[in-house]
Amino acid sequence: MANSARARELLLSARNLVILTGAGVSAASGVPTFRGPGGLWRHFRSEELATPRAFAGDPSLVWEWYHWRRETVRTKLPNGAHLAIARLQSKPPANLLSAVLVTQNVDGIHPLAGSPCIEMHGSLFRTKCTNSRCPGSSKATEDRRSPIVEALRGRGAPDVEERGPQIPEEELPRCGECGSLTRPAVVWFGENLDPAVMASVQDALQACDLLFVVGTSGLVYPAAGFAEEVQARGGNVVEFNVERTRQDADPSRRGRGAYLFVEGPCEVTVPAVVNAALAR
Ligand code: BJW
Ligand code: ZN
Repeated sequence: MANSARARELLLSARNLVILTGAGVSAASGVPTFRGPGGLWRHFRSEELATPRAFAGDPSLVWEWYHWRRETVRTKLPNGAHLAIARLQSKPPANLLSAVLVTQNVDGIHPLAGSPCIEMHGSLFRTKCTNSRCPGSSKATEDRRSPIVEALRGRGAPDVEERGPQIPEEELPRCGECGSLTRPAVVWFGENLDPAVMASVQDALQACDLLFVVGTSGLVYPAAGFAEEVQARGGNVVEFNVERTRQDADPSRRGRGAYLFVEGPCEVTVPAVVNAALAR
């Protein structure tokens, strides 16, 4: 049986599904992935900019990057994969008791498609205060202004040559409560994920007997460990990707769940599996 037909059978016999998505799910919507073509901004990799150190050293540069990404994503629409996942959540097959979507993406496209989801790495459209004594540092505030501040208008072009003057800190986004610099409410390398968010993710992973892993390179922890965790408990894992990111480490180990790879663009493969399951 082809892997997509086996994936449909697994979906139709599961009780609790978790869907983990990464940047590949939004690729067909026109959002560049981190580690694929278009993943560089100017000459920087995400690992160089998505860090507290990069922001502390050059908040103007890092805000330019986020401003460019906010403006890019604003015009993007859900593709077939986002829509199929939303359909699965709103009209699950009778066997499914739960379908929890956990995304590493900060682009807000799953919510736009109507999906309830756990955004484990935060959102491009929320900010928080950098002053740890301010209440605004522990709660994210939605901010969809375009541009977020006047000083960023026309800035952030991804071309390598582009290099305007640094924007003075006073002109970058500021906290409404204390006036300090704000930052994007996203999780940078070396930062802990929100404990409440991680608790909900862990609850869903503990309960699940099937994990769909869609469009993620599986390089960044903690999400990179989820498939192993589910399989080790006997749950099944189906990966949807244009390229295989992992091997089934030890398929012969007793009690270990199956690992299935559905190769191809997820905007095609995910709707194929979901539609076939919902048509039954
Ligand atoms: C398609 C497709 C199509 C394309 N169809 N597929 C254990 C071991 C080693 C290191 C660590 C560890 N635990 C923690 C760490 C440190 C670190 C880490 O993981 N480092 C690794 C690089 C080794 N993790 C952290 O720091 C995390 N914090 C943490 O764990 O705290 C505790 C701790 C700290 C330090 C040490 C130990 C413990 C926080 C990680 C935060 C990641 N943040 C970012 C930025 C978010 C904000 C922003 O966007 O600006 O999150 S980095 C970036 O990577 C972003 C993404 O969510 C994340 C994952 O990327 P993703 O989604 O997988 O994208 P790509 O581009 O990598 O892959 C796209 C995939 O799609 C590819 O596979 C394509 O083939 C595929 N594709 N088109 C289907 N049409
Ligand atoms: Zn503040």
